[in-house]
Amino acid sequence: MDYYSLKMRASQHVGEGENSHEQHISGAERIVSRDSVEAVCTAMVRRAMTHSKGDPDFINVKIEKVHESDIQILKSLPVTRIDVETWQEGLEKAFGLITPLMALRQAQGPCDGAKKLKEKLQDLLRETFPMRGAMLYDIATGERLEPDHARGVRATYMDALHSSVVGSCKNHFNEAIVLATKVANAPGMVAEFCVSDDPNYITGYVASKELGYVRIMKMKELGDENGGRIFLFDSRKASAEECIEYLQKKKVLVDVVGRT
Ligand code: WAQ
Ligand code: MG
Repeated sequence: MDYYSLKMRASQHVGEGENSHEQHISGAERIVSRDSVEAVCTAMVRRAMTHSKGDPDFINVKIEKVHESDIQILKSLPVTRIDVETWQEGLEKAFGLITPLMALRQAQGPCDGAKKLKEKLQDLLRETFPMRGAMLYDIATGERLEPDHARGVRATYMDALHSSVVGSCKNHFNEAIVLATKVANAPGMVAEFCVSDDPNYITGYVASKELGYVRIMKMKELGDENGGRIFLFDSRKASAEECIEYLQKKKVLVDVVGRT
């Protein structure tokens, strides 16, 4: 069977004269069977036209045929959840899960190392706020490996297997479990850290092959427009090029098995 990749991005013209630029409003991507292409395309356009971030001036829809033999099928990461009282507590839990993965591989002192790494992660997260993609951070050298720091790297060409739903509104969890599963399987990937940039969506997650997908129910203040993703990578395990190639080019369908 042949599949089709569909990608949509919508933007709005803002500012005047020299300061004018296109501001991103909405984006979506799917990999679906031939008979779903039209319906999914319609749903994507609807999503772009009804987005809370504004009315688009520009919508780009790209449709490409994908051969079945080029598709990798992955089983979704196991999902767990952590309930917290406050977003501050949630962030602490997230840092607590991620820093040992960094520390282990950097062979740092147990206490001092953990505190430093937490501060480092906080700084990195702040740096992701204006980015459209994710930061690719090398835990072996402390360097950022995105070719374009302002944009970041984008994981793309992925969808849930057997996803016939063509809803026009975004399901954060469904999209995130697909992305996180692909990312966790990229060469050299250690872990991912994610906070949504949607002001109304405060649940975030940390994920890795070892941790699985850990939903943290509050990770930022309601109304906060800042969010971002950090991909923690280990350059001793793979090259940045092969990791980025996998994230941006490999076609992946994720078999999503249950949720909490
Ligand atoms: N590749 C890399 N980075 C991305 C991508 C992508 N395809 N899409 C978004 N980002 C970056 C970008 O910098 C965004 O600002 C940031 O991640 C957050 O993206 O279990 O909705 O799409 O309920 O706002 C988590 C769900 C939802 C938790 C996360 O992220 C749960 C979410 P958003
Ligand atoms: Mg968002």
